[in-house]
Amino acid sequence: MIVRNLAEAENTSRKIESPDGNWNSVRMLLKSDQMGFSFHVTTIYKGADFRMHYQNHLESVYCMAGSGEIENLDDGKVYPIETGTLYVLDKHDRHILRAHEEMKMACVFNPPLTGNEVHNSEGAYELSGADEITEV
Ligand code: 9YT
Repeated sequence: MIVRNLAEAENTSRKIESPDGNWNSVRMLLKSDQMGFSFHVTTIYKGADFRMHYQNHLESVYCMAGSGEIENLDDGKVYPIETGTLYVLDKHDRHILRAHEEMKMACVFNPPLTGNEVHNSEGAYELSGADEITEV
């Protein structure tokens, strides 16, 4: 069994600040935990407006607090995000995330992140080693 606490994890190298100042992410579960996914508590800062494209990962994002919107750049649809909203990037969807207020998100990645990834110029995370998506 693995048991961790967010407040404790925030004071360790598990907490990553994005170089562009849009978010921080506390990576509470990582590849090294051998669960097949990683789990992060991500804070998107108020006013953040940035583009992502997770070409190598699937991601589920649940909004625990705050509000904003997500724009799917593949079809132009814009969806509001509020407490209780889940969005799932099941098609490696190119998207823009906008935070009207600070948002607290619970994020799950498949394959799992190794720890200190930040977005590349495409808004993606590189894969480590032979990682690939686990299909079910
Ligand atoms: C919601 C989102 O994708 N934010 C970017 C950070 C990412 N969730 C992460 O690394 O935890």
